[in-house]
Amino acid sequence: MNKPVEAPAVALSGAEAVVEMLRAHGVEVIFGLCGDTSLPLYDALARLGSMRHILTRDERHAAYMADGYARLSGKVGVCEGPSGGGATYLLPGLVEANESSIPVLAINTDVSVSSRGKFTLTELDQRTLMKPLTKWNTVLDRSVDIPRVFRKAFEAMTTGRPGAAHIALPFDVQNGPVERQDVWGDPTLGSFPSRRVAPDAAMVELACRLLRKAKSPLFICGGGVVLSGAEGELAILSENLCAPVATTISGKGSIDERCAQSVGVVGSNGGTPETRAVVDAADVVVFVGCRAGSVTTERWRHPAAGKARIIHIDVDPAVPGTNYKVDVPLIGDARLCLAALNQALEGYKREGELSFVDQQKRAKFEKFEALARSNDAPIKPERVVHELSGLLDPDAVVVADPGTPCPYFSAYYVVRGTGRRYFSNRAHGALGYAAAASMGAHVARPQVKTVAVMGDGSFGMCVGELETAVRLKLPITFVVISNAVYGWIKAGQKSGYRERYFSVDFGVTDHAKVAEGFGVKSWRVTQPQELSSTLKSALAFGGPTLVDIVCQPLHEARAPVSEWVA
Ligand SMILES: Cc1ncc(C[n+]2csc(CCOP(=O)(O)OP(=O)(O)O)c2C)c(N)n1
Repeated sequence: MNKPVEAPAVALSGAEAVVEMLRAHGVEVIFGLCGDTSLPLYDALARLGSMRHILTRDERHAAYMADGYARLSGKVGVCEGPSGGGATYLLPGLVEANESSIPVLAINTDVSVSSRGKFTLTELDQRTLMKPLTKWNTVLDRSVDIPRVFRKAFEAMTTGRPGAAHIALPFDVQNGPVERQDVWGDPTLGSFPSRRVAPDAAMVELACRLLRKAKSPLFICGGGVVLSGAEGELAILSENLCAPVATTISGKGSIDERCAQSVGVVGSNGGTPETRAVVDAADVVVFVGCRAGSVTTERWRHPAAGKARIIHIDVDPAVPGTNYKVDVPLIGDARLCLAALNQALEGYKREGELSFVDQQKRAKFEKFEALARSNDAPIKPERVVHELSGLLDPDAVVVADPGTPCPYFSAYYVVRGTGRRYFSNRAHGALGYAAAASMGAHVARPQVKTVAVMGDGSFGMCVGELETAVRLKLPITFVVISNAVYGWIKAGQKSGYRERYFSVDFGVTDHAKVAEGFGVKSWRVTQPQELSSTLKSALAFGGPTLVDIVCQPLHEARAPVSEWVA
């Protein structure tokens, strides 16, 4: 009897297996920067040709691009860099994504397993470094573990509360064999949220009881609403309850900000006395996908503890009850939780009206518009928001850096429509995020206009990446709020330290000239009357553009930042 001939096991190299595992999870693009330890990975990427690689000029920006890409595509963003400095430079983007519940997978190649502990150049304990910054991380020791490790990383990133993952990929692991049959993945784990969890029916019932009794219910929505695509369920519920909907900065996009229920952003950054008044008037507050952190709640003063009953919806069971005594915790995916409330409240319509919200919004925007019309130079930040708002289509994506852009655009840039149209890096608020994040956003959603707004402090931390925008011909408009100062900190010295200004001013840079050197079409604007036509030209141009706007410094402006207003 003939023995069946066993087909020879077909092996891939570890590096090839990595590329195939990414592909199996639906990855189409990787942002990154090369290094000695990455040579096998780059060779596999080159030979397999199945993935777009976007070469960046700094690993920080590779991670920020992956973050912006994930926020706009709903898919895992992937970035890579080499060992040592490549790992330490990827870190800022990874921690921002993780804390903002954005699935970013970072791969740092590493020195060979066989070279460990021998004072090898760039050797670093990547496992310990990345552990507190990620939802899941590991260092590979054997190439045969690659498929299992990548499956685990995608599962960790996109289930439950989404987050970042890190994999260290040693040089010799990239060269070792992996059986082809082991290389498989579930593509549904490449998007988020990938496994939605529904809430406990008994808790839904309790929440409904509280909502039926509420005299002035209010929703405060965080980033979780947009992450889970819960905008439709939120609209139905808030309409039936005739309840105002406020958002955090990351929650912008939960509701069309033109509609009657929308309050706008609340909290110490982007909130105003008018939006705070709406929070203070509530007797039942429903936090949705929101951690009720220090900024949103103005250090847990609005809402004040014990003043309102609290329903807290979050996918992470550790969130409700952390900062407020919660009457009803609803644990689950935001969309499923709101859908369950809609189902349980079917046919219910609360008698109520939204005139107080309307009145407060009018008061807020009257003050804003008075400043936005000003022809003073240096140009007021209000004027910048006003002119850009008038020129951008509703589907445009605006990315704001910390400093002047974040509070001003959060407060006064009215998001028309729902979903991700505006974002800022609110977990760590590191300067220099917006430019790279806007590039990732554009790669994910190339059909719409993308604008990055940054301070000149941020410009100094991201300027090198303008070369990437030029090389890739990305039609992004970069707006620089130019005031030659770390204005946010100077404003803090003004309000809290009796104007004892110390080490916050820096020299004037012509950012337009710098950008021209990179090949970016650029303008410098000093007069408010020139702003509209210049922005219009910049937005219409088919490649990267930069508008350097000489602005009123933040410490002299009327920023929507509650500590300074007080
Ligand atoms: C990486 C990093 N370092 C320091 C800070 C602290 N910080 C917050 S806002 C700010 C000033 C921002 O200056 P700029 O970008 O010029 O904007 P402006 O406030 O002047 O509008 C600083 C230094 C930070 N957020 N990120």
